[in-house]
Amino acid sequence: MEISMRIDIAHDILGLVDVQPTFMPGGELPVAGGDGIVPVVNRLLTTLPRAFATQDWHPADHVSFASQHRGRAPFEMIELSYGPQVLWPDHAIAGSGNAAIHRDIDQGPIEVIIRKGCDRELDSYSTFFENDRRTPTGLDGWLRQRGLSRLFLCGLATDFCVAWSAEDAVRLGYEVFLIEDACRGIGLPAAPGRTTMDDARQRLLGLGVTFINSDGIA
Ligand code: VGL
Ligand code: ZN
Repeated sequence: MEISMRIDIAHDILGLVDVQPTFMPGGELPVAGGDGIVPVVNRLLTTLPRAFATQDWHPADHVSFASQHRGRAPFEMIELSYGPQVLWPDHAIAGSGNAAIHRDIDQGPIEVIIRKGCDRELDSYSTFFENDRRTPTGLDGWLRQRGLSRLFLCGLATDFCVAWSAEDAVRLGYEVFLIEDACRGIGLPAAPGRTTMDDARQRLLGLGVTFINSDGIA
């Protein structure tokens, strides 16, 4: 089914999730085709010229890095106080060039930028809550106080930061659209406590997230 959405600039906002070179080919945690979303996101910023952005922003000794756990390798799972944690290659180092928003993104329409994962002890995928599912990033307050109620999400990675953001957004009462051709996923194989692309998609559909393509927004 082709879904077509008409933008209402008083209530709609585009969310750019982690459009950072660290998640693109040549970066530390590359998502296949991750750089391919940049022109699509720039087109979206012209049809929906009101946006927020997030940046994954970790200290160099972040607890999600495999390098911080003796004998562990990236993509293995460990148990932390707040639950299962995927171990990642070192990535999104706060202040580094690869943690910046991609240089070709037109930042003009971006009204607020939220950085997450800044606490060494706590990972953060969602743009709303860190991975303890309790510590807020502050974005909910910003959106609410501005009367924004419909979120159009794009970015990296579909199966982690975009999926967790969409899920929290629905739980917080937002209407959520996920722009599929403006996202790319990591696509890890199934393992206990770890999200696959299929899990993410099924969970989001079940919660009422609408999957659309960028050409369905007018
Ligand atoms: C992300 C893994 C670790 C993401 C961030 O942006 O999806 N994934 N940190
Ligand atoms: Zn991260």
